Amino acid sequence: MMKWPPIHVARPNLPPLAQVLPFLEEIWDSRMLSNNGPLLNRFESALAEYLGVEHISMVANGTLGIVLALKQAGITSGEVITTPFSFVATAHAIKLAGATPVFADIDPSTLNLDPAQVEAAITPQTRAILPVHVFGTPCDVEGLEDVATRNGLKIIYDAAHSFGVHRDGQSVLRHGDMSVLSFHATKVFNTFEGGAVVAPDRATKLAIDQLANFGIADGLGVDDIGINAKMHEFSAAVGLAQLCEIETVLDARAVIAQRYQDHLGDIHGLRCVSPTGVSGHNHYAFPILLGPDCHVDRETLFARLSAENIFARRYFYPLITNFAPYNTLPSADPTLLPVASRTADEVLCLPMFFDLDEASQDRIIEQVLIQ
Ligand code: T4K
Repeated sequence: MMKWPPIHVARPNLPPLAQVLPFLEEIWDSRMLSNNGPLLNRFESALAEYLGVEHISMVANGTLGIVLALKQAGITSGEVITTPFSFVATAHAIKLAGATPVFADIDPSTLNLDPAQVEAAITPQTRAILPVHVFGTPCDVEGLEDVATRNGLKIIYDAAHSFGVHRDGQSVLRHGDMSVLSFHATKVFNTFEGGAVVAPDRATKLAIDQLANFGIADGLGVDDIGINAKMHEFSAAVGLAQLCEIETVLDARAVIAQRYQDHLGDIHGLRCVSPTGVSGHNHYAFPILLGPDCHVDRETLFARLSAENIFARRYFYPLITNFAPYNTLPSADPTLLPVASRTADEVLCLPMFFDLDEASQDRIIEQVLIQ
């Protein structure tokens, strides 16, 4: 029997090649390939304007962006409270910066860090909070900022999923001390690999740039132990071309999410997590939760879809707290993380990408509906 072509959970958007070529010609002419090149500078300005932020530093990827943000904020020791319901890079970045992650449970409605649980996890060693706007859904930023302010803690947001997300009419990236984006291939906006740190002021932006360039200051001295986290000109070229397309991409994702919602929104025991019809959401993913009352459990549906060549993903299962580098930490005890543990067992991210056609989406929906 003929198998359908595979449908993956994500499929990168690529701008028309003709739109990228003029930028590539500039690179070939200038022979500037990296190290704060002209395209990088243009991309940085264009992106800051698009996102509605003032100060932004381009970096090689989101993971390094979080490490640099923590380092710049002075969080190189002590404890950082974070979520277990995320990609493992979130916790790795804390460790790579020199601090220790402490995991707190999530809020069942947003699947993001619960401010009350964060507050309960604070110790004299706590230095910062590293929340994630998971699947692009904004955290309870007021609740988290209240906890941070009352306890003298920094907040660095892992905003890897939050490109273009708005809350109360402004970019969600404006919250906290810094926010870090990822432009990986699987993201709403990609530069193949890449990322950015949104900073509160120019001095912080320049400090991040310096750390991303080995710590070199004014071309000669070295002030700090930096790293190579520079974005190169090819990524900047792709980013400039992608920016011309982004509104179309976001609109298409909203239509696909609404279509999933219309077909799956009323199924007993199944919850579509991300809001639809809400302006300012980017529909980074389409996560569903298959609860105990649903007609199908997560593992059965995952296997059923795979048999049909449809590769949904169980993001984020296992929890970060199940992985070897973290599972012996006291805060990794699953009895302390009931909401995250339940969510990890129930979650399935259905394929979501800007050019998912209706026929393919119908095939996915059909499999979910089978009793
Ligand atoms: N914080 C959070 C909350 C994150 O989710 C991430 C990354 C980070 C921080 C770190 O940001 P970066 O340092 O990556 O900038 C993927 C991505 O590699 C990772 O970037 C992402 N989160 C994570 C959620 O997903 P995998 O191992 O699940 O990806 P992979 O290779 O299985 O790709 C998923 C599907 O996408 C594939 O089945 C096919 C499709 N695909 C993928 C790639 C790379 C394509 O069609 N083309 C491609 O080029 O980790």
